[in-house]
Amino acid sequence: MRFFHLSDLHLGKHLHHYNLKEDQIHILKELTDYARQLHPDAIVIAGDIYDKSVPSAEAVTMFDGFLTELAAIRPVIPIFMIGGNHDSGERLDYVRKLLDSHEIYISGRPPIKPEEHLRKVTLQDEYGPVHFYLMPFLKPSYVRNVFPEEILEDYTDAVGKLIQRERPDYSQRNVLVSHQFYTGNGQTPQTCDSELVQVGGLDNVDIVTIKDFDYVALGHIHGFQQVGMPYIRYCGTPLKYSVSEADHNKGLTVVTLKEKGQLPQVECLPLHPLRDVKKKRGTLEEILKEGREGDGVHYVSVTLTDEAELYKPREQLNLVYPWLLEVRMDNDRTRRRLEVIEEAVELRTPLEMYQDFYREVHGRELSTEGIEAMGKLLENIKEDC
Ligand SMILES: [Mn+2]
Repeated sequence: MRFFHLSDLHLGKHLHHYNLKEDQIHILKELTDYARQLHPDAIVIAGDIYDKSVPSAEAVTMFDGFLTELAAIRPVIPIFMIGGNHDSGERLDYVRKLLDSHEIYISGRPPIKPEEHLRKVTLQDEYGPVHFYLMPFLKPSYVRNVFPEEILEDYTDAVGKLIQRERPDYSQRNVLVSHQFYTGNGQTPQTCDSELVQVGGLDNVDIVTIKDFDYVALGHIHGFQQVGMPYIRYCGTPLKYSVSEADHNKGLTVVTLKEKGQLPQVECLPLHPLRDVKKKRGTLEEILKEGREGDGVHYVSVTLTDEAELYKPREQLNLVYPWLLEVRMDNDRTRRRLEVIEEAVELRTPLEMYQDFYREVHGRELSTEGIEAMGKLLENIKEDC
């Protein structure tokens, strides 16, 4: 059996102040083309379909178009999708029962009552059944009432108990679809700026809870990578959603599941974005030249290294790079400014710092009277503390 593993489409997302609509439509079209061409046995979308829990009309239309195109492919390709932390589970579950008849299987929110269960859909191939378990994003508090008799210690406990009560038959092949921050086997995923991962790792789930599955299709982390085991994987976003992802290779993850006991084969097919996201560093002249030679079509974050004062650098860059994200300066002057700040933190008294500030703002030294008055004021403040 061969299936596509997608996640984190984040439809409706903006990159800085640019609406990514055209970029997203373009990449969804490439994904549909791959589906038509390769005809996988299933398509898995592991959460964060939308960027916001109340998606824009534009984002909903985009996803509608994507599903409609996929559903038109014959023979029908079953689609599995779960809610991520950016999605509203209830909204995603809209007309869910109706969509079952089109083999579009949605699980927007996790079980919240003892009688509710994780969604399980079984497909067949030449080696027998493959059970897909759909586990939407959850916090221990969401699923607390599923276990009226027990206390859920943390995320690992909540995920572990939810899976255990489904009693998966591990003598057969099982695929888990999940959207959490998994760690384990000494591995913590490489994160970037466009995820909402809790600082301190309080939301992490140990992979010990999911290691008996034959493949785990994960969403949440935006870079393509495995966690602890080669069959536990994040597929990453189809597009670069922050400057910190400029060096990522984005692609389509295609998984081939063979007989029970054999490691699945994982391929990453290239995706071709409408515009790339690039980091550039150099003098204004160099960067303008690269823009004219072809890089002007991309989203760029620019760091200028010119020592001389530049005439309206942002405006000049914008003429060549219409999709300019940000401009920074890194030269002797900006570095010296940083050194002054660092020194000030260690060595300077509040009065000396005020004198520096005064000099910076007024371009002259603070008078003796000024020093005296400020000194008194600072003394008073100190006593009040
Ligand atoms: Mn995400």
